[in-house]
Amino acid sequence: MTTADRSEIFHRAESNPILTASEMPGRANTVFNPGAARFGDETLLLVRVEDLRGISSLYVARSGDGIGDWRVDPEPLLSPQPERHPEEIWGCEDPRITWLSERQEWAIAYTAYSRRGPLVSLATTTDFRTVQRLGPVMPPEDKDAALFPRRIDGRWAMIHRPSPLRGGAHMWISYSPDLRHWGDHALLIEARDGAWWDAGKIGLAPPPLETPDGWLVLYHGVHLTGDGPIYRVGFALLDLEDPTIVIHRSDEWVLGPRAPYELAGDVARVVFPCGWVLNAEQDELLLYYGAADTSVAVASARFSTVMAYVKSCPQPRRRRLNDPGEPS
Ligand code: BMA
Repeated sequence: MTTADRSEIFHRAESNPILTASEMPGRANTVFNPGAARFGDETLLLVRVEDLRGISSLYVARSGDGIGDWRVDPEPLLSPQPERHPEEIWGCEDPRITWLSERQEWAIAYTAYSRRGPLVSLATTTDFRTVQRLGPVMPPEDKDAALFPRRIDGRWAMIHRPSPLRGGAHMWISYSPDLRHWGDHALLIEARDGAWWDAGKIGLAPPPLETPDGWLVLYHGVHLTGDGPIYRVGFALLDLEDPTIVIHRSDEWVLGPRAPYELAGDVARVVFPCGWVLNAEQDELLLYYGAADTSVAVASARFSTVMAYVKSCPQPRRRRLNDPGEPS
């Protein structure tokens, strides 16, 4: 991989973009914002394909090396079923995939675009050929959700991003005994303010990744300019046993739009990752992202470099538990 970002943590693949609309079945406008998983001995992407009406469905793409030779399933894994699932009337978007080893199945958290706005829906699968919908788990507006891969202190946990009418859009964490009923909502990471790259609106990127040092989190931040928003990503590290404790948070973004395919498209200047794959033996982290809401791209990082970097980042001043609304 070449073309280091300013941070030189992530390196874009020379073959980017790795998936474009012309490779999708049917008449697609765009393909972007992929969830990712290792499935069998292949890398599997669950890509968002927007059709020429503007409605999105989720398709499976598979590759041996996670970079090239993608094969796309002819039918979507998840497409809107508004008769049985009215919340999906305007599409299924931005999936995040988590392996739940206790249940021996994959959970897919995705955005269902309802008449009342986007909300968080969950589905599960064992084979990426069929899915079981659990239905909406957060009311609108809420998106950018993913499950943690295991129970924490006996309960499932999920990060998500509600959009309240006041005070910006921040990342929250919620808990559930059964994946259906969610509570104990707590503010997790706040968007910053003013000129910051992550001012006003942030959201989880791929699902949290368990490491010996904590839950590794990548999140997107939105910087509003006179020329529209810029979507970039930065890191945080959460305490393993109490993920409401933010141990570190990067001040700087680690990947932002710079390549031509990130700078121009349906929405210019967007990198929007929803999945990553860790190849621990090769010390390689592959990050899959939507580029300019138009195509799919991949960037790699050395995992040891990522961990050394995030552990060198500032430590937020205090834990946020039981502090659901207070600014820090
Ligand atoms: C977000 C979501 C994403 C999209 C991004 C950039 O709010 O809608 O699906 O990629 O904006 O347009």
